[in-house]
Amino acid sequence: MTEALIVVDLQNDFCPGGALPVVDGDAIVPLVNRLLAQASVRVLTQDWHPPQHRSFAANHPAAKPFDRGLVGGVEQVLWPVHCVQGTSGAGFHPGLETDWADVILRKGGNGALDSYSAFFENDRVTSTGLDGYLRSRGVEAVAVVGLALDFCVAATAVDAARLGYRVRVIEPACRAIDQAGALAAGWAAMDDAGVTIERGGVLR
Ligand code: VGL
Ligand code: ZN
Repeated sequence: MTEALIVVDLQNDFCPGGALPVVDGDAIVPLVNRLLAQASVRVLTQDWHPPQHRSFAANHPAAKPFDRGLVGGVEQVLWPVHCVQGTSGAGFHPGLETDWADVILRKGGNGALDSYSAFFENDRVTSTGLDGYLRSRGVEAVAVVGLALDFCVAATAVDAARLGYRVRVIEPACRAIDQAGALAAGWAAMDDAGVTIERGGVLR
């Protein structure tokens, strides 16, 4: 069975010092590089927002970062400005071996809607095209790693499972934002979708 490795949003803004830092987000880079070296199909995703993106609290009058709000009719967290197209914060962590990538998938480019999952925007309908790419390559299973475990990694894993892929999330190669119960919700959603979680001793 051909398995693809999907490395989610391992970008400067999600690492310490970035605009929406995930604690220890950079600590996964060496392990992710080892997983890339072993994978047969390799996808990197990049959160890639226009400056006017509606997921930014700054674009909602009176909202503060981490408040909840409506983005394209979907209730979600409103974020600090992050991963703006073309900025250094939107770049990959400098230690990530991006030369491995078969595909670099940019998501979140529609300013009116957010896109956590690598497969669908947050309306759950608009496709990114990744499913078609993976099917064309004969992929039947995916391993998902990266940032943030409770948002884009979980959404990607759940969608992959719904689309019929066998899915494993390699936990030591992920880190979470863990904001307002999001991590517990992410685990529950992944569990319901039939995602396997590898808590992997040897991988650490
Ligand atoms: C992400 C919040 C906002 C993620 C992206 O990559 O998990 N989280 N945009
Ligand atoms: Zn984002």
